[in-house]
Amino acid sequence: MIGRFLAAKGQSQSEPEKLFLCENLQFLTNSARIFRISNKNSFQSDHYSLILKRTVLYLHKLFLNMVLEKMNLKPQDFLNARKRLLQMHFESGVGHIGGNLSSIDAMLIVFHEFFKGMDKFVLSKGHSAGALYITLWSIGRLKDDDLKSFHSDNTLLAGHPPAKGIEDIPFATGSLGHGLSLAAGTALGFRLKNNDAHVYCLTSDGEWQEGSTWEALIFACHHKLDNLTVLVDHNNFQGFGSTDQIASMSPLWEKLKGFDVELHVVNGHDPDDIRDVLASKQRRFRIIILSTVKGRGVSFMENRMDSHYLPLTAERYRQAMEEIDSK
Ligand SMILES: Cc1ncc(C[n+]2csc(CCOP(=O)(O)OP(=O)(O)O)c2C)c(N)n1
Ligand SMILES: [Mg+2]
Repeated sequence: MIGRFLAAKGQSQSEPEKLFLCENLQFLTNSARIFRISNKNSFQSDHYSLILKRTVLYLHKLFLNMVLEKMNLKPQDFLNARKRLLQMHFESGVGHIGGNLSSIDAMLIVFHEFFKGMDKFVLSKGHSAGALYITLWSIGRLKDDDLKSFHSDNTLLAGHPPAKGIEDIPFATGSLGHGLSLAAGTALGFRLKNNDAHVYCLTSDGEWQEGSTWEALIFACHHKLDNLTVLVDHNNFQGFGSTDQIASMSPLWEKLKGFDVELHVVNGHDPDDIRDVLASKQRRFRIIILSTVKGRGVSFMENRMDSHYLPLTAERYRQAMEEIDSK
């Protein structure tokens, strides 16, 4: 049986897994030897049950790993999502691409790997609606035909998330600085109703220059909302320049650390960093600052102010797709 599992796993065992495996195989071999040399009457049943326990534990771990490996997004999934996002923006002739590319990795991980049941996701930086639509498309909630209507008249897929019509979008957002209040109120509501659903809220870094965001923070801390996770897309750019030039809050983590929050700073483009922190046990209201790059994934857009506004020309679109294909 172990042999079958190993064959199924092939070359994909990690070093700790190999060590675990060697240790257990050695243990089983030794146990078998002891079993052979001991006469039947003196065979110790606790030794036998230990073998059994270890084997079951090992198979359980192997099975879990296989399931998790299957569920976790692969590097190609992130590239495909970026390509679909660029295609949709190009076909609709619209901009706001930079902030979509900085936040899409975190959105994909939340929806594919953590979202469950009645959980809610509030996109406070509503101008990244495109990344949210692509994420919903990637989990099968939106169809290719839906994406074709992005930004057109009378569409549900407006430039900012709509108030109703898409089940996975709980609020209309886009007027910056309001999403955290909506998310905190929802989290408190869940608690009052004894509902164990979780609320995720994605803000931009520019929004942390707005008083309403800080009021929502005070509220969330006061109510100790341990069912609320805030992700901050810290790409260092806003509408008219770098966040440091416009109204510096640097370093943001230092301003936040005086509050009663569980604070993390992670690489917002490293899937393992994001999933590790999301998977860890949450005991308090949690804020995850994602260190990101505006325009991430397309070299001529990265860290460029114009990636906030400009749509792609046909030539730029071709270059961007080629670049992603070559990764
Ligand atoms: C209250 C409000 N003021 C102004 C705008 C116009 N606006 C859209 S995006 C943006 C700035 C984007 O910078 P940031 O908030 O940091 O978002 P990101 O860098 O993630 O794109 C502004 C000023 C808005 N949507 N809402
Ligand atoms: Mg920003």
